Amino acid sequence: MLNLGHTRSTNKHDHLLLTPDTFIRTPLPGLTKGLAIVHVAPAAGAAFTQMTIELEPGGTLTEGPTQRLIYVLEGKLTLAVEGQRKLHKLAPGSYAYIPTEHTHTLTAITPSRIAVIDKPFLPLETEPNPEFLIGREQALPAAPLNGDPDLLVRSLLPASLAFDFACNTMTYAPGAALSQVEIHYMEHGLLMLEGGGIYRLGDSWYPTTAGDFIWMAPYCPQWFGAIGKRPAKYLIYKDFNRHTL
Ligand code: UGY
Ligand code: MN
Repeated sequence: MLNLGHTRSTNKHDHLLLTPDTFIRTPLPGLTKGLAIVHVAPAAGAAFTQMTIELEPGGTLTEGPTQRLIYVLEGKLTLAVEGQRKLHKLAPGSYAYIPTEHTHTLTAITPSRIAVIDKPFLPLETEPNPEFLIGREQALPAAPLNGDPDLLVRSLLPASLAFDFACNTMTYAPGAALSQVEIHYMEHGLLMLEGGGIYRLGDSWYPTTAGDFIWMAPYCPQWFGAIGKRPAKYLIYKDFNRHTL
């Protein structure tokens, strides 16, 4: 009865907007003392799965069915990786790329939230498969998009054909906007991290704020303009570096 059934969430043929009031939490294999919010999955038409995992202190997450990218949204965690003696310490902005079947355990020290992207890997004969990688978003160089110093892109993964997807943060100064309506063959999973603005998806314009998730299907017309007195920032996935056939 809350809000008499009203929500900003919507499910259209070429896009999904999911706001926190409509999130559903579920258990998942490989997850202890925690729950998964599955934002998008092949069942919705996507070729990847994106989730937010919420962990209690002591909660753990181990490998999934495919290669995986994790990005810490909140909390302090450790990451133990097969073949490495060092235990990695993770905090907000920490991320890791984990190849398929790479044994590891992520353990929460404090209550934590992690963005998780799973995608079946498409190997390329000319490239070695990508290896485990760990980093901090705060330490990455920022590149102005199309020369706009008010729109900064940080790439979590190296610019290498070995990777079959890209995952970036995009930070918009107040009032900054994409310089064009984009229409492209790649799909997107987007988690709004900070601030907000207006997202054009298909033929609709949506107010969008931190905590929202958006899926854009291939060829979904898309545009964003930041509104408010603080920057807007999102984490964005796209399939990348592979032929379309
Ligand atoms: O990488 C991208 O395609 C990105 N510029 N799209 C977006 O922000 N909607
Ligand atoms: Mn795009």
